[in-house]
Amino acid sequence: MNEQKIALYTGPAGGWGALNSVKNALLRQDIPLKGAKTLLSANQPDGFDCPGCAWPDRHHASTFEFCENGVKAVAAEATARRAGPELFERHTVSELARQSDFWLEDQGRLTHPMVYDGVLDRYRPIGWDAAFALIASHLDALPDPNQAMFYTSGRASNEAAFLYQLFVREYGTNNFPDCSNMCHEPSGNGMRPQIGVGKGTVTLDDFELADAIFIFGQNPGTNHPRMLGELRAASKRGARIVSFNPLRERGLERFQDPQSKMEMATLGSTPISSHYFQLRGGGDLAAVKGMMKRLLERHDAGEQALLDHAFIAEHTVGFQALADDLRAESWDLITEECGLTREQIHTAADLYAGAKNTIVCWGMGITQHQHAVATIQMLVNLLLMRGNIGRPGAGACPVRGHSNVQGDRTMGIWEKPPAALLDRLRQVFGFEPPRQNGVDTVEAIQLMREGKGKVFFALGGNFAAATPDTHETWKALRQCDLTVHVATKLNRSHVVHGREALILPCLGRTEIDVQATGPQGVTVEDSMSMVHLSLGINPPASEHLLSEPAIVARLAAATLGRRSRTPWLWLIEDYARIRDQIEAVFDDFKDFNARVAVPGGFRLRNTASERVWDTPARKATFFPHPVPRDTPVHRARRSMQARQRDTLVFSLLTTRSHDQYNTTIYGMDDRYRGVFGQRRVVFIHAEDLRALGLADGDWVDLHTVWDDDQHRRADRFRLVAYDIPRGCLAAYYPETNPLVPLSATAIAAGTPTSKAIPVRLTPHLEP
Ligand SMILES: Nc1nc2c(c(=O)[nH]1)N[C@H]1C(S)=C(S)[C@@H](COP(=O)(O)OP(=O)(O)OC[C@H]3O[C@@H](n4cnc5c(=O)[nH]c(N)nc54)[C@H](O)[C@@H]3O)O[C@H]1N2
Ligand SMILES: Nc1nc2c(c(=O)[nH]1)N[C@H]1C(S)=C(S)[C@@H](COP(=O)(O)OP(=O)(O)OC[C@H]3O[C@@H](n4cnc5c(=O)[nH]c(N)nc54)[C@H](O)[C@@H]3O)O[C@H]1N2
Ligand SMILES: [Mo]
Repeated sequence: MNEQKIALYTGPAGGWGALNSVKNALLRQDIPLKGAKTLLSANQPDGFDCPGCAWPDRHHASTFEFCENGVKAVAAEATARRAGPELFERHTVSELARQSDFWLEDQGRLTHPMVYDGVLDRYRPIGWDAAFALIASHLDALPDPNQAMFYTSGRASNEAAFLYQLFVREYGTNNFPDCSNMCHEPSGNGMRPQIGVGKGTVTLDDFELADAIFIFGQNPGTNHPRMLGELRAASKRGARIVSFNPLRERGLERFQDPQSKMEMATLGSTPISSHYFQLRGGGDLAAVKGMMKRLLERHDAGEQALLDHAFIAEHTVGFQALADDLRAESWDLITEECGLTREQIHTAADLYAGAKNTIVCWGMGITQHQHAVATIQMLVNLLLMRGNIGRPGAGACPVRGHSNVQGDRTMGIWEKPPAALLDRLRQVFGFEPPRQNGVDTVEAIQLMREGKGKVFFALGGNFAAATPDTHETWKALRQCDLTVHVATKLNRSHVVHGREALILPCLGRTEIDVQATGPQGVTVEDSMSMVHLSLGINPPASEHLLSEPAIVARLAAATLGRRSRTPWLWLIEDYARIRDQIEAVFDDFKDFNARVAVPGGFRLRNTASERVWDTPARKATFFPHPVPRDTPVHRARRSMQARQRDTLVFSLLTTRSHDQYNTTIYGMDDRYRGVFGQRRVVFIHAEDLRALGLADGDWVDLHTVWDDDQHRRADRFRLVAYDIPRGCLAAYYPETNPLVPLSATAIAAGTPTSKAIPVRLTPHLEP
């Protein structure tokens, strides 16, 4: 483990630092350097889809796209370490529960299905049939199928997800909490009523034609490193790259391409952002509103060509209401709420006005806020004003997280299923699907807390660590009759369990999946709606693993038995049969097997990118929104001021370090932010430190300011003076999830507002 230190990082993103980190990642997982074969197969025509992020690649082309964090994701799965029955014999579950998240995953790949033995407080091996029978008996015994919940994390393939939603609906519920509820839910909910699709409208080709790329609340250097390749090329072409972020993220500033011999040899690098706006957290809606107001002011002063009048007239509704609202908005309110000056906002607007083709990208810095849906609609308004949707080089680009989170939703993992999907399922599979909406992630926790959620099943992920209000959530999970986790590695969710519990180990995407008719491929959909095949190449981590489709199908057969007309076990003999069923349900998947056999796969239809508007008005729709002044942070500041005048309330954003994949901690460094050997740090402005009478390096406890009587706290964080706006703090997730109240969710999306938690700091007193 690295020594704990804070040291300013002056290099570019990527480069030798990335290569060095890759070597260490392989060593850590005991993968010999010949393991590089695995890595070279990521995103290749006959290889597997990288289980890292959902950023697309150039059509699974034959060039190897180097990605440091992709390598870490692959190495984590291809690790030589094993968490077999001996591990569970050595440790009671209470002992395991005392270990860190890092330690749990570090034990390696799970090898056997395990069942919890309450008398011994240990997991012990169980046969697959017995495991399925146990789950089936619980599901069967529930008086109401809505007492069961079926979580999905976004790594599940289309085939697994399709079978899963089919099984669960035939069982009788739409209770599909998923990681998307904590992630890009507001993007879909914002865009659907506005442009008729809930997905991004651009492809990689558009990145080659864009004159300006705006990036809001996203950290590609860490979370989508392959995106830096596109940004580097755009920057070299002279495109403007404009970033909005409270933190100065290194990957948004400068990049040394490990594949450029020249840059590597000369230690050169390419600047990424031409402009960087370090706005206040949660200030994006105000900033974008200011940009639109500026455009309109220039327009009103006579620059008529700034707006795309022909597009607005032919393709949109609602422009007049937006324009009225913009004209009436106060500049003082805008600048106060976003923390940027009027001149800065003018500059941003003028950059936008000067670009023919613009792409707007966004990530969790936009979606994990109370007003996320409204903010996303403002971003789309901005694009629509200049006709920047539905033509080459322009469009909306919500950058998804998990490698198949978008595909899972396409396959019907959705707690609010459209009626048309249910009608189709009834027609194709001959059962009556439940019509009542199910619970999302936060609602699932509430259901368990109220004792109305009894069986919790998870297809991947780490629910106990990824979700908010950790202590409440753990209580809720422990109240369940049965918790089941399909997983590759041991994690927190397996040791925070129900009265009965199962761990079902599965194949990872890098592994060869052999079924009755031979090796199988699965399909995934990336962030730009490209669907392609993924073929594992490594031998399975253990002979006892089942594939995710096989687990779902065998569970369905055990639970539904003769009730179901679906030939579950026949379907998994050959995944092409599952794809035929997908084709039967979704028109967009016509000739699925043939089209996905082509290297690179195919793109799903995106109506908005053709300027076909599948909205209630049959047009793209402008939605005006007020600048928010009623967020929990605003309220907390007002109430604290009333009570204790000198207590500072901060807005805490929780984010990812460079060495983690969501709840999986690969290592203790965050290289680009200069943090080494530790994770319990809080970034804070030097002036705020002074105002608190504290110093860089001091230890503090964090307390949520919330209007209920629960005391939410997270203890012992080290203060790090940092280039961050005053009043804002940043710290890593998941350690900070105990601070996020369950009731802190985005309006019209239910997403936990993990980027704006009102907190106060107190000095940490050593016991
Ligand atoms: N290596 C790696 N890759 C990953 C993941 C991982 O954990 N590790 N996770 C995957 C998943 S599931 C997802 S969803 C994505 C996440 O990828 P990102 O969307 O990049 O997620 P975060 O790390 O949470 O970072 C959000 C960024 O938003 C900024 N930010 C915070 N608050 C605000 C705000 O109010 N306004 C603005 N403008 N910016 C703000 C933060 O400073 C940070 O730079 O990455 C995916 N890829
Ligand atoms: N405070 C705060 N909370 C957040 C966020 C934040 O920014 N701040 N981000 C949110 C976001 S964007 C997301 S997407 C969620 C993530 O929530 P999840 O998707 O639930 O969490 P992960 O950490 O990605 O899940 C990791 C686990 O997945 C399992 N796994 C890995 N590969 C496979 C596989 O191929 N199959 C199966 N079955 N299991 C596998 C492993 O056992 C591993 O332990 O967290 C959310 N929570
Ligand atoms: Mo995510």
